[in-house]
Amino acid sequence: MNGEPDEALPHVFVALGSNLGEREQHIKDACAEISALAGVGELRCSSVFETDPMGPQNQPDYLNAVCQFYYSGSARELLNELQTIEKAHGRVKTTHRWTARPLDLDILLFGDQQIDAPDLQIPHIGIAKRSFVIWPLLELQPDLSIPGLGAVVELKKQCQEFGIQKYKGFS
Ligand code: A4P
Ligand code: MG
Repeated sequence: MNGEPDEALPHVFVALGSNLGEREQHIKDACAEISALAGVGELRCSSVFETDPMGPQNQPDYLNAVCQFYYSGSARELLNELQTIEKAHGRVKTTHRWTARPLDLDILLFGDQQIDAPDLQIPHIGIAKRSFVIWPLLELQPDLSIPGLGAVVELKKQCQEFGIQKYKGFS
């Protein structure tokens, strides 16, 4: 998107996760690919964090981050774009939940919209409980508040930590 950022557009936050293959490359490339999408402007990415897997423990540790941007399309259009990027990174859909993956992209927040459809829930259903979402969100916007859940700084006090650490290997 060219020109001045349009403050009227929804401010979007997307979670990135990877625990297969070249994890840091998946995260770095996905940020660039999201930034290049039509309708995306002013993308900023948080630091990258390393976390123990939530769910089955017989899988590698995750790298997690969150990016923030303005978007001129709909939430559903963005979901389609993100799923295309996931597939391009070798993501294979399984019937099992929370299995290892090269790239996971979840829409955390889409402006102040609240959506509760079978294939799309916003705010993302796990947003309040996961350090690997809450910590990068706070870094990007310390005064952020989530519709229906409240201040992120308060949520940090109650979320599960998953051994979270800033990832040092990222350049
Ligand atoms: N979907 C609904 N709402 C959304 C949304 N807001 N953003 C639907 C994106 N997708 C959304 O997702 C399943 C379906 O969720 C999609 O088809 C979409 O229509 P998926 O990515 O295919 O499946 P999944 O990720 O295995 O399941 P789920 O329940 O979405 O898991 P999560 O919440 O994504 O968690 N441990 C660590 N340390 N770090 C992680 O990032 N991630 C997961 C996956 C598990 N353990 C982890 C991490
Ligand atoms: Mg997911």
